[in-house]
Amino acid sequence: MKKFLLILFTLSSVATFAQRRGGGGPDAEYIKTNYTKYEYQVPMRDGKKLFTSVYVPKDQSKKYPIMMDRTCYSVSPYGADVYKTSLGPSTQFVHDGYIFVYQDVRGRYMSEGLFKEMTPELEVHKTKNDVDEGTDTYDTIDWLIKNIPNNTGKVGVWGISYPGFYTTASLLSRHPALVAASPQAPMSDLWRDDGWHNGAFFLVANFDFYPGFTNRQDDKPTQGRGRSFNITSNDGYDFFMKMGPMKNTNRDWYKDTVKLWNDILNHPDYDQHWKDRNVLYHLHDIKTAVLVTGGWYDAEDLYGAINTYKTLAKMNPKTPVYFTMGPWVHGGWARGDGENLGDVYFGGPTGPWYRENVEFRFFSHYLKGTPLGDLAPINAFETGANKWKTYKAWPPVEAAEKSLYLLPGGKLSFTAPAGTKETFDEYVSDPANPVPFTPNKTMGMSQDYMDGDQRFLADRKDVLSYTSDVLDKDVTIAGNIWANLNVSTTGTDADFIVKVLDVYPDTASNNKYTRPNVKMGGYQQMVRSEPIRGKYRNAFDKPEPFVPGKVTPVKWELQDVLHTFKKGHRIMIQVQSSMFPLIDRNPQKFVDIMKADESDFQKATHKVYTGKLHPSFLKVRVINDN
Ligand code: PG9
Repeated sequence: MKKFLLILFTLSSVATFAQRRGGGGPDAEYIKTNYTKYEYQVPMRDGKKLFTSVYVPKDQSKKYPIMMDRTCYSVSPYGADVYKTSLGPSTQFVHDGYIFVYQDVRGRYMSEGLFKEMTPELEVHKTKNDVDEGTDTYDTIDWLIKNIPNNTGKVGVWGISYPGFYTTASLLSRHPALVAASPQAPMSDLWRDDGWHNGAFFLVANFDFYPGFTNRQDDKPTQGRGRSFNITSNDGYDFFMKMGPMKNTNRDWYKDTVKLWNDILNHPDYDQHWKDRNVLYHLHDIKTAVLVTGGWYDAEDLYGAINTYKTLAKMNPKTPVYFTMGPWVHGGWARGDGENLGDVYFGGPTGPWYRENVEFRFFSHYLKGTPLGDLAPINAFETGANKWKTYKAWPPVEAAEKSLYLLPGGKLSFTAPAGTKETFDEYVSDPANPVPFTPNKTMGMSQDYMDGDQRFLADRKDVLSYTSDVLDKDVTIAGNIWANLNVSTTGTDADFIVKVLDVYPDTASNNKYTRPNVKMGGYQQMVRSEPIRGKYRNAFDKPEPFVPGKVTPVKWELQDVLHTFKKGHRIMIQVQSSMFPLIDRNPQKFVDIMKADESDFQKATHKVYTGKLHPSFLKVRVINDN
């Protein structure tokens, strides 16, 4: 067996950063009393060392499985005498007794080597020194089970968001000791997760995230982390309008100094740069049991949660793959009660139930052999009806495809348009006056836009609305939605955003979370929305201009939902061409938008067709069990 050096670190500057993040959690005292912390530099096969904090139960009379989180966001606090105030995915784990391991991934904070965004070139192992997240996980697990006393030889990995990606990538280690993993809101394909949605760039979520996203440099630990621009404005709409086209982000803020931001500006299409960073291509031959967790209202990595599950389940039919989707924002299941998002109430707490009955039960079973009980493969929260449902597969087999048509006169129906007359609705989309994505123009990324009331757009002439009759019975839709629009534009490029809304009856009453001056009567709750940047309508890697005036089909996937429109409610579909500053503006001219000048931005008139000749409709999956 190789001999390894266990190095204890205390680095004053990093400890200071750690102390800033301090504070007390409910388990802080318990952890200090019952766990001992160690810090190691764990050697990888290419000689680089990854910084790893290990918290071991003081009671050494028995063995414990290992729970590991690999992160690019720092394992802080640093220093063997400075403790985290919470450990593991939830408090149950702390009290049940596990060995908790946190590791800075390659090139971040205290770990050596080169950090590469979403680690491209996975599984390219030409020499024994070729490394990736799979080999780093393998080498770490191997080291842990051989060097940490009193471990059971079983390892679980979990992580949320970017650490969710590292959790998915840990599966590529295919280490036999890795028996359970839970990628949570895992980034899977950055171009489709946080970055672009069908080619439309998610501006506000990304803009100030990247300044601190640098590699450890000159062998010194990385300092600080994202969101470090000193922005004084409180009005994001005004801030981004004044900044102008995307290229001004470098002129005014990034000053060409952050490689990852330049990668975004230089690769607007789904080119090889992004394809190389899609971990979904690699999820074959997985034997580890997996629990994928996500939130229906995750404004960052909804695509990742849904598609990590779908890909794992499809490519590994014999492996236990579980999937939980709740009414949560990004990471919302890990903290708090999850009773509401904004004005919308979910009927009671949702987070504690998941943490106890799904997450803890899953890991306990695979790591400690406790009974799995009746844990179903799919646990999905049905929004609108406010109840948990279980399924064997996702989307549920019992959900049948149906078309929901946008009809003349602002109507919406499951009945297709008839007659031969060409009909359409039109609006002028003006990049100088884009549609806001929230009523309150805040600087940050308001996650509650995901189920927010859309009545604030009632006076906008550039938002088309199509509404069903009042429903005479509950309508439940489950699974993914496809928008199929027939459109034309006077420009050569255009964004189209489709929003699916649940319109409450005027008699609906407020709940305990409804904000003052909001009335739930008539509330237009957003259930799902997705944009497409029209030039990518045929291929994400081959943008194509529109021919002005020509009727053109545009089809794109809206992500999955499980939602019941209750009897007495109405379904509404809205179509618009901007959602600012959530999404950057489209100049409506076929140009490289990341390099466009202000003078490229032009008004255009868009038409959405609604007749039999050129129908516009949504494909939804409807469950008829109500
Ligand atoms: N999903 C997050 C993110 C990554 C990269 C860019 C922007 C956001 C996150 O890890 O929080």
